[in-house]
Amino acid sequence: MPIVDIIGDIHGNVDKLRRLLGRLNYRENGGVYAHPERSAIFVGDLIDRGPAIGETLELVSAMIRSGSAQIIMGNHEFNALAFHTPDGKGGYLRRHTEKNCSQHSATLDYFQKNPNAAERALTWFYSFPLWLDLGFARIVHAAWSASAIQLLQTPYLNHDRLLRGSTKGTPEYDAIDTLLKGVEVRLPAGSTFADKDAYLRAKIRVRWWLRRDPQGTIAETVFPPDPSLPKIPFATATDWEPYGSDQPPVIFGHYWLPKDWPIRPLAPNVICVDFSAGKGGPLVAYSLNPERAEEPQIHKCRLTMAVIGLPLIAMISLAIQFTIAAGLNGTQPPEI
Ligand SMILES: [Mn+2]
Repeated sequence: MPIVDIIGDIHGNVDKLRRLLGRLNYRENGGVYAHPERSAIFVGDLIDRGPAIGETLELVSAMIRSGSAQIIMGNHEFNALAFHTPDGKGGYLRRHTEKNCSQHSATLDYFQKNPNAAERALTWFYSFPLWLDLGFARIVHAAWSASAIQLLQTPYLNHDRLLRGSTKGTPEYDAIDTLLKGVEVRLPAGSTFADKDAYLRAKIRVRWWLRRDPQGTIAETVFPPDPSLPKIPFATATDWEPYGSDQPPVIFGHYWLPKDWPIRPLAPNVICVDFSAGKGGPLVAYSLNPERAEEPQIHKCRLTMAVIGLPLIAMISLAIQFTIAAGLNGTQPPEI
């Protein structure tokens, strides 16, 4: 089994992607990046925010066509499909509200300036699976949920599933929402907070891999933790399925980890690769070598204790390395 490089949310930052692939020793040949012994997996969210949506789509789709990469669906690709699909009642499956248009604006600009680009991209997005189970590791955009996967059975969308997945109240909506947006919990009645884009939200994203802490405050329960939120106990009635420490490593993006967040696993088998490349942060890849567990690895010291108790399959896949593409300011973060 060759090394796989799992690459975080790009959001149109093609320069960071080129730099990251270069650091991983992928070489461009005839416009296609490839590595003789490794392959890449993208965790979704190629689009929106900018600045180079078209080039990002071209670079990644060329890699996938040539067999040097795979990709899964991000919430931004799912939203784009719903945004551009009529609902049969004069509107679209994702409403064209000011907020939804603004989130999608960089991609809309690209679509408007490039005839056929929308059709080509959307047709391609349909082929993205909602999750990828490699056996020795699992890849999903936001949260691994055994019950969501069991309900959906197949990871692929079609028109009917896009329709149901865009309709609140259907089991498909809840399942796809969990996989692509993670577990969100409603705040006490009347409470809201401003998110990174200053939109008021009544729900918070939680650390779905951990068991719910009945003593936890709102500030601690939200992920990433936010000290500006109230430090009052948060006795939510909503429960979720924690991710067992005996399960294979799960790798996801989506969470906009702050630039100063330590680049290391969140738990021994829980790894987030989204360090806000779309907002000035680094683009990060997590490299997984299923066959080199016996060799001392870069993270061995940090992970030795944590590895105890994991099944062999999980230990094997913990032969790891993070690689980071520098942020827009051009500085090179330390490689660990
Ligand atoms: Mn996302």
